[in-house]
Amino acid sequence: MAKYMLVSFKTCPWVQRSAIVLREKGIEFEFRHIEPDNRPDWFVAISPHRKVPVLRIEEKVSLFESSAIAEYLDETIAPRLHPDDPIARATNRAWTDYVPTFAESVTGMAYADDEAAYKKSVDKIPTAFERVERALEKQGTGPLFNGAKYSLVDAAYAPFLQRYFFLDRIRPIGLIGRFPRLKVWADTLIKRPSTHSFPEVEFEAMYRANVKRRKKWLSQFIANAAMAAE
Ligand SMILES: N[C@@H](CCC(=O)N[C@@H](CS)C(=O)NCC(=O)O)C(=O)O
Repeated sequence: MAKYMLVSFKTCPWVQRSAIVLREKGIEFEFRHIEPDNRPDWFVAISPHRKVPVLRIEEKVSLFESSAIAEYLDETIAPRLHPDDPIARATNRAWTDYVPTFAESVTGMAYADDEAAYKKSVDKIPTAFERVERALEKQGTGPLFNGAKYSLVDAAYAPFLQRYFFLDRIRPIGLIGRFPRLKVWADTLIKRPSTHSFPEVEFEAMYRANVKRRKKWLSQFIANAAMAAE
């Protein structure tokens, strides 16, 4: 049994964020994938909100919430992904706090019930993209949030930028090209091996199967395929 075990739903972006931090630090860990519709008692006992990720350490301690897990790993295991400078660190944390809003804005259309709701959801994307574009402009040269050095901000945004591309391939949205720094950042993160817990093509198929299974408006644009666990 590995020292670190990450309890997961296979396509959960918040689990992916924790897995990315573990991989960036070269920490050996095991996944324990569970089914959202069949959460075992042992999981309910260690996850106060019944959510994944949970990071189980030495079968003794259980940490929950992806931001808390990322901070814990960064405090305990080198290399440090947070910047040394306190102002830069506070700025990184501030942009990481924006991730839930960003996630809802750029991937929320997957949950739209009809075309009007889908369009309304897509309309939220430019504001979110613009805010991050301006942040990247202030940060400097890229291609990562802190330039050449990988940070917890990169790990937090990567799963949602990846899902934006998945959604764009289900029904073209075409907005990211208007935000050149964001596009470079997103492409850089997608190319980075740590972003991926599964082979990319397999993972996109799993994601599409989940969108299809939800029977939301977007589902009609996905051909039938083998269903996968969320
Ligand atoms: N704020 C949490 C969000 C985690 C989360 O929403 N996980 C989803 C799966 S992607 C979940 O477990 N949902 C189960 C539920 O809401 O009952 C984090 O950052 O860890």
